Amino acid sequence: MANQATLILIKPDGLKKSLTGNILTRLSETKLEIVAAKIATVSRELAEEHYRHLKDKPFFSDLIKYLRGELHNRRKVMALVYWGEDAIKKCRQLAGSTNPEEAESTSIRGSYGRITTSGVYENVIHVSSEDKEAEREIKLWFHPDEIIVNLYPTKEAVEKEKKIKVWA
Ligand code: DAT
Ligand code: MG
Repeated sequence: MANQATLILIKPDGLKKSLTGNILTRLSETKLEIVAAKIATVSRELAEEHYRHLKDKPFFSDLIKYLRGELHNRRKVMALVYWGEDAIKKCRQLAGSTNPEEAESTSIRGSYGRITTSGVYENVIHVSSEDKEAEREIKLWFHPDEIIVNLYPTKEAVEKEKKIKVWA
C-alpha cells in the first residue's frame, strides 16, 4: 500500500472531555506523520459540506449542531492531516466503529464515545473513509500552504484586494 493522507477531526466532545492528548497518543501508535494541524471554528457551510453525503438522513441537523459545537458549548474542532502507509485503514481501526456502542471497547470511539438520548452518536473523532473522500475533505479544511507536504496538485493564483488581518 502506498502512502496516503487522511483527515482527522477531534470533535467538540473530544475537546470538551480534554481528550486531545490522549487521542494524539493513541494515533501516534500508527507511526504516521502529522503534516497539518490547527484548531478551527466550523461554519454551517463547512459542516454541511463535510457531511454532505448524509444530508437526507433524519439526524443531519443534529449532526451539524454537534460538529459545530452547539451541543457542547465548544465552538471548535482540532483538524489534522495524517500521512503515511495505509493511513486511512490504520486510523479508522484505532477510531473504531461509527456507532460508539458497537465500537470495540479499546478503540477511541469505544472508550470515549456515547449515544445521547436524542440519538446523536457522539463519537469523538472523524477519520476519512477512503482516498477520494480524504482528498475532498482535506481540500475543504486546509489551504495548500497549511500542509507541509505536497499532497495534491496546486496552481498559483493572485488574490485581489482581499482584506486580511495582520498584527497591530
Ligand atoms: P464515520 O464517521 O464512521 O465515517 P459516517 O460517515 O457514516 O461514519 O457518518 C458520519 C457521522 O454521522 C458519524 O461519525 C456519526 C453520525 N452518524 C452516522 N450514522 C448515524 C446514525 N445512524 N445515527 C446518528 N448519527 C449517525
Ligand atoms: Mg464518514
